Amino acid sequence: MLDETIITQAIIESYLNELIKNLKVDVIIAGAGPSGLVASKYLAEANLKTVIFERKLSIGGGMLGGGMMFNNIVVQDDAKRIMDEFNIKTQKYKENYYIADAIESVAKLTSKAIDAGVKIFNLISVEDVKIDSDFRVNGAVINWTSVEMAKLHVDPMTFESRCLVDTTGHDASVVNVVLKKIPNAKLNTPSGKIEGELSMNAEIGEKILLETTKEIYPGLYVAGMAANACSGGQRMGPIFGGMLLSGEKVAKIIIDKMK
Ligand code: 48F
Repeated sequence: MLDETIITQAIIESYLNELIKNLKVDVIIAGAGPSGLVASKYLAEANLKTVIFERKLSIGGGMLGGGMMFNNIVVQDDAKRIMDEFNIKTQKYKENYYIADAIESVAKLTSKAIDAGVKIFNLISVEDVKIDSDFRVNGAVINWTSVEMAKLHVDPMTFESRCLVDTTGHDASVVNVVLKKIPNAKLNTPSGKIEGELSMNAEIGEKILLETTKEIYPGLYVAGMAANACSGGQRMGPIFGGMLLSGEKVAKIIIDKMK
């Protein structure tokens, strides 16, 4: 005999318990694309309590669609070791170019992050940041994506963290909110504002990404495409090594700072 009430109660109770367990964490990551997933695994392995809020139903961001929906991805030599660490199969295409299946890549990034202890909540958007009295970021203000989509007037709720990572991709949506809502916010960029992403150059974009991955505002870090969008880096299309290395780098910066 299966009892629908028990099924419903099991879901509601366990979900709420998970939410409550994550009310106060070390690191909140906005966006479960490749850079956010990689960062989360390394942070959790360093015993930092890490949670990801992902706006969409699906996990993986732009990695899932490969290039123009041909869903294979390319990685270069520098990042091959990270593919190996996540147990993602790669095939050498030419010197310095490896291909991998986009779906396998997302599945394994996700699975290894979860195995390391990361909690991922999908269908939830980070719509604002929490700040302390010195305007340092120390949490995320979140709401159901469906509320955002329907433009319902429903107040969000707040989750506290020692720091927040914006891995929301091209939109850099959390950094944008900080600029808009914190008076005189000055980013760690040449102009103190968002420089904006530059047109495609895979070679430069991938290299510069390791410099643009950083603490961009007190308590707020950027990685992945959001980092290049903030600091005026080139876009790079469906080569993903930089995203993996950027996720690894932001985790290292945070671990060094927090330990
Ligand atoms: O865009 P996305 O994959 O970010 P990434 O890790 O990787 C970029 C590449 O996919 C690709 C590229 C490679 O050369 O340029 O574009 O930098 O994933 C970003 C994730 O963040 C979610 C969004 O749904 C996506 O899954 N997201 C965006 N805004 C929010 C958010 C938000 N405000 N709150 C929560 N999630």
